Amino acid sequence: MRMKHALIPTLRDVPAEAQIPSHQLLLKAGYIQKVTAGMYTYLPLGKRVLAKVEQIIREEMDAADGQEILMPITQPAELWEESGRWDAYGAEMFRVVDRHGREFCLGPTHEEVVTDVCRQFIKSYKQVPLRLYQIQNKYRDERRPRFGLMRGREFVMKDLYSFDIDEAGLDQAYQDMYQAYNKIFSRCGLTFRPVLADSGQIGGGYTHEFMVLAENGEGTIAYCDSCDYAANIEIAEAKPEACEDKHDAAAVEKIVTPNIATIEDICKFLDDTPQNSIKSVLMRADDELIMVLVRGDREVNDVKVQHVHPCLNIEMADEDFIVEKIGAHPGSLGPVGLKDIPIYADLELENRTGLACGANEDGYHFIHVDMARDLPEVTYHDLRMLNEGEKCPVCSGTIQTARGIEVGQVFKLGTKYSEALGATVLNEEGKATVLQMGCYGIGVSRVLSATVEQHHDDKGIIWPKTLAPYHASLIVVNIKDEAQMAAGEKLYAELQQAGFDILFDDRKERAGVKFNDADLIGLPVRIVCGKKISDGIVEYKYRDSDEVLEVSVDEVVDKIKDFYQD
Ligand code: 9G3
Repeated sequence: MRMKHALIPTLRDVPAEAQIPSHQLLLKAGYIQKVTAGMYTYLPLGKRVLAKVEQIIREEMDAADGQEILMPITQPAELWEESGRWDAYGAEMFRVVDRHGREFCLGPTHEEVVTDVCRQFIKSYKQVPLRLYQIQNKYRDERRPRFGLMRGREFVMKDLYSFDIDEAGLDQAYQDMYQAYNKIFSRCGLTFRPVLADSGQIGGGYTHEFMVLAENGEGTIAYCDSCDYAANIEIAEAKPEACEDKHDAAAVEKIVTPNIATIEDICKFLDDTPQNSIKSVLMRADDELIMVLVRGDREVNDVKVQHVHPCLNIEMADEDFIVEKIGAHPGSLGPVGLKDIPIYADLELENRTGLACGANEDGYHFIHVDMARDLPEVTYHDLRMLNEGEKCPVCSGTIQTARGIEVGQVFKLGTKYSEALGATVLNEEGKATVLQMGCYGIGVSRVLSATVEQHHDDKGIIWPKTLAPYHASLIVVNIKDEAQMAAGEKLYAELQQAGFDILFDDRKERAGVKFNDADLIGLPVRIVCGKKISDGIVEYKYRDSDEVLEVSVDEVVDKIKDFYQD
């Protein structure tokens, strides 16, 4: 491609809203253009990278017996009513109405649609295992789209759905996809980890997320420094840490605690430690109020609470709501004497005594609280956030944490959709059997962001050789110099003849501009026809190295072949 004709609108400055390197560089290097919040045009360079990622995914999905299909983006409300999910997703679902007033959504995912395909054609156990996949735009009206392609409202996803006669078949599909994902992300040149994750509202069994390790990742993973335990922090198991108990049998006492609003305040006031206080958190689970108790020095883990108290939306109750409902401020809340509100406690509070907590009255607290005696109806669960430095729940190693970008997720759905939509087959004995399903997603457009997050420097992007939009930049320093231009044209023809995609910088620009653009765009190899061409020498440089090699012009093709060979 000759840059004179290429649409590569590099920017001198990027919009202030672009906060992280991948967002800044994909804009600055002319890969994407923002149309509106969370919606982007892939410009020619961006589209070429997207195609490379898709190709790697297709190869591995086909190798894992996937059959590619393409389902509609617009999905009839009826299908989501059959699965019971039409009202489960509020503002996040893009909805449209057609000329007859019929309701549709713009597909955020395709479980319903693919199950509809299956129920129409799959009637016998002989027709499964079946694995159908697509690579298609998805629509989710994120409250806060940000970080460019990392969290868009329209994004490209590969979603595969597996159908099997039994759980053994589903396990096999899950393992096959797990292996395929490891191959895909390795081929993309990413440093990643599969981690145990939360299966969320889609139900089904457990799930793994594939996390690309990056400081700007929105997810946090907890992993062990000794064994291969790794989990999304949202569900990482936090075993109760042994804690010195007072064995305090004194009766609960209500004390005056003026201007005490935090755990720290009450500890100072009582000259005690946070391990001897109860952090009481009031939460809204859909429209219901619940209270969650953790030890004073711990944090509540919302996702774990949601597993104990199933609900669609869970959030901390805000101050006004607390004052209105309880008549006290957040710092004065406590479980003692609380009526008609379910109370869940973290395992670390079980059988604890001599504890302090709010009295649900500003300016008062309870002390000498004995969990078993004073709160007999409380149930105990793992409800706290795991912390770095704690013991690994599997071995005696130490938990480390890291930020990560979720680029893929594999789920066991079980019969949630096949039951709801009646996707059944006759088994060997002729008995109607509900199919076992799995679903497996990859955020294809998010892979571009994740790759740039892991592969860039202060000059620009450093594409892994498998994803680069072109194989090499070919620069002629001075297009007015006949020898340089002739050599450039000759090399351009030879390299393309050899099957390489070349970005040929034949622009009337200063050398510095050409070099900076080459670094910004980030192709793996840069070849420069400059003054030394009179001696038959060109400059040859890899983007991920500072070393500038002098190579004879007739060795270039072989050198590039070697580089892309392995
Ligand atoms: C919705 C909306 C947002 C959603 C969903 C539904 C996430 C929804 C979960 C999944 C699970 C897997 C197949 C590919 C891999 C992920 N956000 N999920 O179901 F209506 Cl608005 O999508 N689906």
